[in-house]
Amino acid sequence: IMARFLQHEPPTPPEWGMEQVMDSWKVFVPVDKRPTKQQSKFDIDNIFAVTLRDSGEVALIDGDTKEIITIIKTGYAVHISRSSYSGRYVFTIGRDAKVDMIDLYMNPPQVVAEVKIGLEGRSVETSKYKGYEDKIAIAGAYWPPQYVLMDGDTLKPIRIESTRGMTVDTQEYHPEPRVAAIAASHEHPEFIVNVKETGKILLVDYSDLDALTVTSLNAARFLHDGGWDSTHRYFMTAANQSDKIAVVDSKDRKVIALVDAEKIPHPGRGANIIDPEFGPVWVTSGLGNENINFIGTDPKGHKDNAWKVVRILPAQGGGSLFVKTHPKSSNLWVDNTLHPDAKVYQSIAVYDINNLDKGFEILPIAEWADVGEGPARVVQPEYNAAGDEVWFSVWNGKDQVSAIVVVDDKTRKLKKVIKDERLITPTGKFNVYNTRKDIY
Ligand code: DHE
Repeated sequence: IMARFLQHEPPTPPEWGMEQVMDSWKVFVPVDKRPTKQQSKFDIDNIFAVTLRDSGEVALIDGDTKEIITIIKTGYAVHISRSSYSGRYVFTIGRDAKVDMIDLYMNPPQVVAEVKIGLEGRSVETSKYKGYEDKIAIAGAYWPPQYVLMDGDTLKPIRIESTRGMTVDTQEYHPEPRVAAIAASHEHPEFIVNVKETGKILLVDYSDLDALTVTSLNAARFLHDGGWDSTHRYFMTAANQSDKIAVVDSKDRKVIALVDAEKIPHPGRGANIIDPEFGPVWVTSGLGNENINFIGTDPKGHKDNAWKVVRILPAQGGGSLFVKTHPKSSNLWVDNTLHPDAKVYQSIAVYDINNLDKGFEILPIAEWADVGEGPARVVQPEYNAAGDEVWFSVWNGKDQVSAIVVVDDKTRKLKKVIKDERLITPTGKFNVYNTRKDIY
């Protein structure tokens, strides 16, 4: 019976067109019923939206007091939160492709609209180009392979575009190329949309949604996550199983380089530092080996280093998911969340940017959190708005104690452990200011 079961062609999941998207769309608080001014005293810019993966919720935590402001029911296993350009709204997307729009002006903040843009999804973003701030939202689906453009105030779906098409290399038809990372261009009214299996990066011009212009750039297969260089002109994005970083020049609207970066680069949004020897670089760690790749990003001032791996530093090992720094910091933080050894995945490595050859210091983040039993994986460093604290999730099982550990960036000493029975499986954390301004 088992053998026969395995031989069955898996059924194709259903499509999810405008009828279904529209049916799922709800506006809980219409625009004219929302407050015109912030109703609370929190510093909105220093709020963290924290994914509570297995409870289908997001915690909003006040970065100043480290208190939980509220816990909000969202889609299942929220993947990321993105702030609107103004910072007023936070958009979340669940793995179930449900987008929730949270109004931070309300006290407590509340979901004002929601929509389900597919059956499975990972990415959401809002327009940032001058004149279009907060106007248009976009979300990408893994299934069906499509992205949906929406009204930025209400999430009203406007246009659905399929990503089915030909692969970049062999030019064969791919029936289900998933939408991976989406970023809002600062140079044009465009979203940059990674289409994973075809290896194409789409520039979706949102200035006229009735006559949509989509520029399809050749990159490499298995596009995944990525982030901006420090000037916000170049979008650096991983084609992870191709061991490459594609560089999109968002101003000239071209892919200008495909940089070899072994192995299975996984940058999150990456980290921008000034390398004492090579100038401005963007950094990614990897899943497949211990290499931390430094890629030159300054074609004007450091031409010879641009779009090359100029430095490779050893991490604690492979299985790294995220790196992070802040323009005001001289630390580079590297997690090893998926490393097989508990000693490694429960700690964080930190490098002194001005003394990179010195190696790293290891901070025992999970031990500091003292969460008791469980894997207690340390994941995703995220800075506060001032850039003087780094927050780490200590990600435990659903029925175990998890925590968030706040470290003082200057002294690298423990500042605070945030523990609360409502903090179930915290993973990604998104500081409003750093997310809306693309600071990392
Ligand atoms: Fe993620 C970003 C997809 C598993 C935590 N993850 C992303 C992005 C994509 C993606 C496409 C970029 C979104 C963007 O920028 O628009 N992630 C996937 C997967 O397909 C994968 C491998 C398997 C899955 O079934 O989802 C996967 N991701 C995970 C996890 O298991 C993590 C560690 C915990 C969790 O919460 O699920 C996880 N992914 C994250 C985080 C980010 C992310 C925290 C955003 C990082 C950032 O700093 O921007």
